[in-house]
Amino acid sequence: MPAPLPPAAPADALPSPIPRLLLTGAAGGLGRVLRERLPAFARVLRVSDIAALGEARGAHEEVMPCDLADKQAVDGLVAGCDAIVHLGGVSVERPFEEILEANIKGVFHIYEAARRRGVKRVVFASSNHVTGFHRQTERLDAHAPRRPDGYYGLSKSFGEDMAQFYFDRYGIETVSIRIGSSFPEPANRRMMSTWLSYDDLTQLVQKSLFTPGVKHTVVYGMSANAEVWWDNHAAAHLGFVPKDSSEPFRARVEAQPPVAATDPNAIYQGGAFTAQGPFGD
Ligand code: NAI
Ligand code: 15L
Repeated sequence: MPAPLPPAAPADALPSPIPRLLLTGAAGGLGRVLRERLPAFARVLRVSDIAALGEARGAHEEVMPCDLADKQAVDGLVAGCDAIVHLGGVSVERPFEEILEANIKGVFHIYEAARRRGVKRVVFASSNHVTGFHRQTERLDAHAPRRPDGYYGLSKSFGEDMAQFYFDRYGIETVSIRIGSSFPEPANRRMMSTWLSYDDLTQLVQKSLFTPGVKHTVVYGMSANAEVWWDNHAAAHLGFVPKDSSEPFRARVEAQPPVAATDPNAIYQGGAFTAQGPFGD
């Protein structure tokens, strides 16, 4: 039985709701959070995953299971939708072949379906692992060189390029959110910098859906933490003002055993992801 979800903070005032909004990855950790919260932003929420989603939660929700690696199925999934929050895919470092199906083919299928079906706005769950091989002593903005820390980070980097291409070629707008660590609480010292609360995630998704003229915007998804590695000035037009901070959790986190200076968790922004693999040797 998954842990109960925390209650949401009141949302900012809304423009007109989106007629039909698609949420992929709705059975996952963040998908379960946004499944609860996105109904505030849409008349109909269509939820999808390859994993079980249960029954539709009332007349304003549609449940459509789908494998993102299946191009035709994704085309049907996107038909009739007006915007997409794309969370679905492999969310950790895995062998390339798994990442290829769910993340690389998956994001292509989402954009190709968006083009064919006339969807003009995508919110893409990118990741801090696009820039994970930068050191924790560096300060990055959206224009910093990418240094993906594995196949997973590479797939998110590819997704961002896909978003840029579909804007340049077809005018489909995307906000790529390089999510830091979005969990109920920061679980370790690294997450004191990377943590994104669920309420701040919700606000960022809301701004990403409703801000006009975003073109392809890249924004780091982090709360107002005291010690951060990322600068969101290039995404200031979103008006994202995080309200939470990892600071109240500091004592609990710092009570954990210290991390060795040679541990990737103490060196690289991507932490342990930088040391995973090779696979299958
Ligand atoms: P998660 O692993 O809990 O959820 C991902 C969902 O995608 C799962 O429900 C899974 O069944 C689904 N999925 C996987 N392969 C699929 C396929 N072939 N077809 C359809 N659905 C498929 O991950 P989480 O934490 O909820 O993250 C959501 C998104 O945000 C992911 O794209 C992840 O990469 C990204 N992200 C999350 C961060 C976090 O801190 N939670 C940090 C950075 C990025
Ligand atoms: C991610 O991209 C993962 O999806 C998530 O599970 C966390 O590992 C997060 O990054 C992180 O860097 O903490």
